[in-house]
Amino acid sequence: MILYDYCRSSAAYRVRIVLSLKGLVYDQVPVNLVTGEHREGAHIARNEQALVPVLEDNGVQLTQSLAICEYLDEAYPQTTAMLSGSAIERAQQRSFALAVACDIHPVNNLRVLQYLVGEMGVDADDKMQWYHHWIHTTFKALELRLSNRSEQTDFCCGEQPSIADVCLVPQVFNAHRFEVDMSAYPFISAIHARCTKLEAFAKAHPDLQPGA
Ligand SMILES: N[C@@H](CCC(=O)N[C@@H](CS)C(=O)NCC(=O)O)C(=O)O
Repeated sequence: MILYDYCRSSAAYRVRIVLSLKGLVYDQVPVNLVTGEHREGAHIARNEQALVPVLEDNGVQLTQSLAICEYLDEAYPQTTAMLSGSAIERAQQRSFALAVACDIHPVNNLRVLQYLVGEMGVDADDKMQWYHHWIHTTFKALELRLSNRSEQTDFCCGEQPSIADVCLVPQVFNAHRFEVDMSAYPFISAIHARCTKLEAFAKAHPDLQPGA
């Protein structure tokens, strides 16, 4: 398998965590988002959307981090499952993951921030306010969801990491990187701390990737 990724891409970080939790061996090809390598022909040939990650397996290139994670679950069922339990439990795991992947990540993505500054003339302070606003909006809701659980568990949706934790951890990394005040999110912070102590999560950390 080949993962085309970038060290600080949170969508690629999700896939690295899943590959690592599943113990799958893969090669990494960094695609530099800062220099715009993702918009060049070689990467467009892999992903017409000019985004990372792309995972190549058996000669086929797959895009969209959550589609890749579900593919890995289905193609390698003998490894740790990212979606598990009853249909209800799997829907809860997906719901948590999608709150991050659909409701925070797209509005705070690099190209959106670049558009705000470049095309809309937004200054650095307002860009940062935007970024923090969208993290707080969904983190506030997810914190409430976690605090209201009928039974408190070590991870977002149970005693094992699932796709929910796989999406949460990179988003918390971004929040720290952009100096978001996390004091209102003790449940999120505790789960993040628990996950990052696990070797599989630690190995996927941005600072340990090629090009970091
Ligand atoms: N929904 C996509 C999002 C992928 C994505 O936006 N990746 C970011 C890095 S985290 C990217 O390539 N950004 C390039 C850009 O914004 O120009 C997924 O989950 O794979």
